[in-house]
Amino acid sequence: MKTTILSLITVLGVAFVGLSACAKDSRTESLPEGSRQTSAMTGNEQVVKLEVTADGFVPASFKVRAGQPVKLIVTRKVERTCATDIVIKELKISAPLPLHKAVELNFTLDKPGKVRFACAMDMIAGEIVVE
Ligand SMILES: [Cu+2]
Repeated sequence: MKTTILSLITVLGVAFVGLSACAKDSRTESLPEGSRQTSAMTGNEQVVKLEVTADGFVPASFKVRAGQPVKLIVTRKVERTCATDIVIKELKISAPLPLHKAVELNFTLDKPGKVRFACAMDMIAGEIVVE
């Protein structure tokens, strides 16, 4: 019994490593030549982490660069909140935010300016500053 569990863990571990290797490969391949050196971390992609806490969206304001892909990772940390969804009207994005589950939103904002995001009822809100 013990060995079965151990081998299962090993299989899962290998599968996980395999998956993340695949993800890494495809991302590297999709990048145009030359951009690999300019940004060592994640290519041109901008990764922003957003949380829903008792204070609402945290941070309520963050900056991104225009014309470059954004990976917004939103995690709702509190059970009692109005913000069980995130809505970004300008991008026609509306996504449920399950408790303690990281939700990934991928988009690119081309024009500099401010883009509002909010809960489904548009009460708790924040803004993306595009520069
Ligand atoms: Cu709300």
